[in-house]
Amino acid sequence: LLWTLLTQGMENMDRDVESIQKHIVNHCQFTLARTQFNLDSFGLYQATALSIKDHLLGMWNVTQQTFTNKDVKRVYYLSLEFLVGRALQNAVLNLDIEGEYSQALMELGTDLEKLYEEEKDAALGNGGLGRLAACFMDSLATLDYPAWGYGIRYRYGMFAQKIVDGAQVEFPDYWISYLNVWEIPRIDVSYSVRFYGEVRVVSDSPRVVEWVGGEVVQAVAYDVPIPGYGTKNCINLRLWSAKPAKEFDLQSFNQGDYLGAIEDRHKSENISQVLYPNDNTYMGKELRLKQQYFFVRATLQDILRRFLKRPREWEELPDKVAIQLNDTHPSIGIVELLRILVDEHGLEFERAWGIVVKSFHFTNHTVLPEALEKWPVELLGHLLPRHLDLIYDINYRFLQQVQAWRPGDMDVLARMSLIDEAHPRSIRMANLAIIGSTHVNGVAALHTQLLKTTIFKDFCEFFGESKFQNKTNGVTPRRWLHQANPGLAAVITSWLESDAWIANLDELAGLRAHIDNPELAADFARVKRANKVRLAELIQSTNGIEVDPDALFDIQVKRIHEYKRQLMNILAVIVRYLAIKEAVAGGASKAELAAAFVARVSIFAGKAAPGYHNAKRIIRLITAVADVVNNDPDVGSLLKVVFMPNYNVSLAEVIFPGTDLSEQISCSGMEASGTGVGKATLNGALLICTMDGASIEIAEEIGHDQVFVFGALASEVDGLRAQVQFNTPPDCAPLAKAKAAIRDGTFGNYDEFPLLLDSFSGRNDYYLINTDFESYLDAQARADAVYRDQDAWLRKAILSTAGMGFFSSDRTIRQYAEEIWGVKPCPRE
Ligand code: DL6
Repeated sequence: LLWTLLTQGMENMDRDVESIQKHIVNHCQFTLARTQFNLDSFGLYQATALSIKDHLLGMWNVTQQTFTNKDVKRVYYLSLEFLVGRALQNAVLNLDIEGEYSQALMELGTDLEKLYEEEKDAALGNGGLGRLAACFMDSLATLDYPAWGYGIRYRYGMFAQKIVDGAQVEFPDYWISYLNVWEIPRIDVSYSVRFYGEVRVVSDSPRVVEWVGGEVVQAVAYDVPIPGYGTKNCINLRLWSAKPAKEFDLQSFNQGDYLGAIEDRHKSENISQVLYPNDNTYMGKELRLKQQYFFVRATLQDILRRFLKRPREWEELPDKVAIQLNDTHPSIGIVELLRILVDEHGLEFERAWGIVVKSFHFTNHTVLPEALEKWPVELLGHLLPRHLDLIYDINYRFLQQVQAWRPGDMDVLARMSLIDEAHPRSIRMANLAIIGSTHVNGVAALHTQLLKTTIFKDFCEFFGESKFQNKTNGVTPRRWLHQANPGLAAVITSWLESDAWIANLDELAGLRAHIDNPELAADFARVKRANKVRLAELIQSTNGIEVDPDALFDIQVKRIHEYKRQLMNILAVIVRYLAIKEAVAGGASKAELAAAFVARVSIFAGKAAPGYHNAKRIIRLITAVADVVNNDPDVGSLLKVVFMPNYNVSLAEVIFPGTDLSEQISCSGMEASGTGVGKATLNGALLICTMDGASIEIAEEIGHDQVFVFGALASEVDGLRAQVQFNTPPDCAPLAKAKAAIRDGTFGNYDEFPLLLDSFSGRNDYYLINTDFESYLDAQARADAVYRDQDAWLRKAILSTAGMGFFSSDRTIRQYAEEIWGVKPCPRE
């Protein structure tokens, strides 16, 4: 009976308004124990979300059973970060149930939109890499791929940023302080994970070893259902939480060390406590390596348990399993799978290695040397002694092949070795990920090209080009247009006479047929203005700054990093400010000022890694400039500068729809792809950019003449850097002026400013700010000129949105599925 009822009950959820109301009220009363006396908005949000989760779970169960029954090949996306953001609105829209829920809640006396705002962001990621993983989950579900995401359930997500006295201050993001309604704790799914200990030889011939002793912790699964759009499939994101392997260390307990025993318990839980807040710089901390091993060990046990549900040969593993490594962070998994096959299942090394390599694929997200992970041999050997042995074995065999390929070339051996012999000796995780995977991919065409010709050149020559692929990043149109910009979504649907674009973004190209119709431009203008008004209100409430929605909203929102050159942006803002001051001092009238300057609001947002001093100094400079400019009566509404605190997914959902001009101004060759660029352009923002990352391909798709391009090309950067080093040019005049204003205290006398200026001046100008500055100002002037001609601006805005079909994460995921993973859609039964 139980079995029958469970099977029948899988999807018994009614979607009519009355059933929804009963369901919500039920959760209020029986899950949350709220009464009419203590039911607040947050409680209602929780009850609403719980009722949606019930819908999802029905779909999720059937989806998983379908995958199992059909015994399809699955893809496993392993990522240390999933920057999901809020889930309620996304689920409601993907289930196409917003109308019913709105009405149900309205009749209950509340407002669904208000409840959306009650949800805290799930900020389990730093920036682009983590948000990409979240977009991919949405696309995998939407396209019915049999996929799983695996990661860590951090107790503290990305830190909350506050601006105190103009500087960034970090606060812990204890995001699961209350019930996290979206997750299902699976006490039935838990695996043990060992650290430290020693390797014991059990027999010499055949050689059998075992890894014993050390410390064991337990990984407990928390499942998060991920709904797709326009499908009844619902896939799973499984996040691991660390728990002590046994509740108390009985020995300590018996010896009377009660507190010591509790402390040990805390030590194990520490593993999943906190997300490392570094983006594009690697942190060589033992706890970080522990996190990496912890999550891949649990994940691989889970994957193999599923694989072994049926009797199989190990050689079938790559036919049933594709494991995608999101950067090198999970790459110790390659060694772990080898260890499992050799030590736990007795496979001979070469046989096991063949199976491992066929099962893994690796995405690289950066060419920055400081971001490439290298683990000190000593640290890795201490934490994972058996893995170090295996790494030596893998390396020995690999280097023999390299030697046969390039006899006598010691340099190539040194470069391709898994071990960097420089003190302290360390293990190059990217090299491991390359030789342990079947495919390696970059995330935009230029980035992949750079991988093949620079940092992975030897490997590309050794393995052949076919191993190295490009998969240009995309973003999900569900969150970044349908959800974030309902106004524009409605306009597009009405002009295309269909909402098919939500699932097939190529349909946006249909807007081009109406490009000469002034009514379409009027629709775009109306929606953009409304979104700018919404953003202006948010700026007023968070920053207390009044901005004019008719000014040009010029936006750079992303992690603060020297290579992304927020510094160049704020220096150009200073140049503009000084020009306005000069004009006023020269007696320009209001009308003359208005004729000479396009009113602008320069908006910045983004977090700096807590230990990244120069990034923090850049924030300090932006806020100092904002203080002066925004309070200068000479300037009025001609220029405002805003640093919006605590950039996260929810804030991005308000910022991108209100963006006029999107700044993608990294030093060429340094931004692997960029994903904010896709979100802004999709929402009809114009692009001011260098020829870097995905911007190049976006410019190609929407037309180079639609974009304000400037700056050195990636191919020129090395030569220009050499010039800066050996034949340092003087600062160009506008840059010299801006720097002088900073030095003379126009924006306050802060110790950090001279340090910041020195760090990129003269020979130190690694990011080529001086080199690119004048062409950047020129591109800004071109943007101003077009903004004065609103018809021309709107035409470009429409063409921007219309050209974004290629940059849907659906296209990216399809390419991964077809060209790398070999998995096929599996709609549920
Ligand atoms: O691929 C996603 C995203 C790219 O869009 C950015 O250009 C790139 O900087 C970012 N890379 C990282 C590197 N982290 N690590 N390792 O976040 O990836």
